[in-house]
Amino acid sequence: MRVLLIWPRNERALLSDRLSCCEPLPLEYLGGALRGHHDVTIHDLRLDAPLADYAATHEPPDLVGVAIPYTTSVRVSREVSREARRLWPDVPIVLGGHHPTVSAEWLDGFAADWVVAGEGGAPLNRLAADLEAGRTPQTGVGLAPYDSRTGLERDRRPRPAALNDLPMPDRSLLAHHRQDYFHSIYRPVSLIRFTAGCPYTCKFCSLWRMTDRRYLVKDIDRVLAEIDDIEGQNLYVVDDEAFIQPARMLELADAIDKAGFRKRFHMYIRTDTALRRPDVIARWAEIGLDSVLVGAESMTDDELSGYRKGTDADQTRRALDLFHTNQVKVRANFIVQPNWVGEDFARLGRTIEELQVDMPSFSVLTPLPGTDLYDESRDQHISDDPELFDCYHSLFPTKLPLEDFYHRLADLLAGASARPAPGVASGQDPSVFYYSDNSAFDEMLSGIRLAAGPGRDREPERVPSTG
Ligand code: B12
Ligand code: SF4
Repeated sequence: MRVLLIWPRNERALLSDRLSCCEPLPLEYLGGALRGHHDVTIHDLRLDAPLADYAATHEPPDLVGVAIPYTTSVRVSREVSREARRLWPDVPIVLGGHHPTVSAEWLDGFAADWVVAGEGGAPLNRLAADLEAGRTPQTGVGLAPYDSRTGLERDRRPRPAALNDLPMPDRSLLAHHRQDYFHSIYRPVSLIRFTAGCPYTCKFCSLWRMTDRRYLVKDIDRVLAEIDDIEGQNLYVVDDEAFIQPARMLELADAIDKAGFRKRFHMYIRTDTALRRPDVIARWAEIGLDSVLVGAESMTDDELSGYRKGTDADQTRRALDLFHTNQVKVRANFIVQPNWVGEDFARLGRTIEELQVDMPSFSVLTPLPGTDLYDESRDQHISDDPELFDCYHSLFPTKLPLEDFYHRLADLLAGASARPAPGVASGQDPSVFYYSDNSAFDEMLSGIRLAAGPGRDREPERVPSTG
């Protein structure tokens, strides 16, 4: 059957497609699972024509999949589902993605027949096979009818057992967009996953809960096969924490070296993981580790222990030195707390200077669905608008007047981006923050400053009736 998988575009996102636009790896995984059985098309609304234009020039699909990658995507994905139903009234629609995997909230009002939670390949394959054979689809782990979706995200979501069992992502489906995907200084970029899950338990993070703290790894041969499938040089490794198993990472580095791959890697790592095995960092720097993203989160031990981060400020300092000694660039994220006053913002500004963070980034402490923080604080949120779960808005009451808070956040970003950018030729005018060479970064800052203004004064979401 013809399966059309759609990735939404959020024109209101502060972190816009002009600042980062990555390939929809989740849909390539689904494509991999359906390969050989069904005819799959991925329609990326950030780059492709509006759905109505697609419908005017293509045969109707037999099954439509709509991704809800983030909580912030709920509104746009809902609109996509309704447009798909308008264009192809008789075609079944299935939803899936990170948001429905962790939360059943805000899923009303979609035009949909099925919902998938967790790794989507197997349930989608089953659904497509049943629909094609004219059978009533078997629901169960990972798949529910849209109208009985409650609990799917919690009780009936499959716990992934092994990453090797997942099929290879089908990257041929987006070969025509290969040059369009970028992230930060990596243009073009390809996404790849070596592991999933994390054994730590940070309070603001949903990723460890998704695998029940288990750390799932792909075999070295399988990783090599995936790298071999990618032509480009820049690889954004989307593991939750890539270096948890140092011996395996050394083995993988040797294997990558031996295979002759010459790539630039951007990877996520904790500061304590790096410090435990400086030899692993040095070896990865040799084979192409170009930059890391570390969750520094804070330079005060009180805040760090409140987040259950399990690292301390001194480790952050030492890890930055370790990376710099190895010529690895550091993107470090810091959490901005809603209860901050002017001095706290000023302190963070000074910290960035002092630490010489190459690419600082800032997230407002956000109770993302599926986290312990969310569960503990649900009744304290000042808004029920899913679009505000973007890490640039506060869902908690702020100590400063809201306008002041957002101005200071924007000032932090502006100050950080005015610093010289590593790895970028002088004469260009990139922002350190996301390396935008156009007005996109300035627009993001204006958006943040306006966040408290009249235009963005959000009412709780009103869900349209399915009609
Ligand atoms: C890479 C990444 C990004 C990239 C872009 C990704 C892209 N392709 O466009 C960038 C850096 C741009 C980004 C931005 C943001 N991100 Co981000 N990102 C990730 C990351 C690290 C990896 C995503 C990925 O590729 N995973 C690998 C795939 C294979 O996994 P998967 O999503 O689980 O897919 C499976 C299932 O979900 C299912 N499935 C998925 N889609 C569909 C669709 C259908 C129809 C079906 C049936 C099934 C299905 O099947 C898939 C295959 O098995 C995740 C963390 C994570 N571990 O997932 C965070 C994550 C998704 N991001 C997150 C957030 C918050 C954001 C931002 C909102 C905030 C921010 N400031 O960073 C922005 C939003 C940007 C925007 N414009 O809207 C959160 C989402 C939490 C939430 N509840 O919303 C995550 C989970 C990280 C976290 N901190 O918890 N992100
Ligand atoms: S924030 Fe990082 S270290 Fe903490 S639980 Fe999530 S993935 Fe693990």
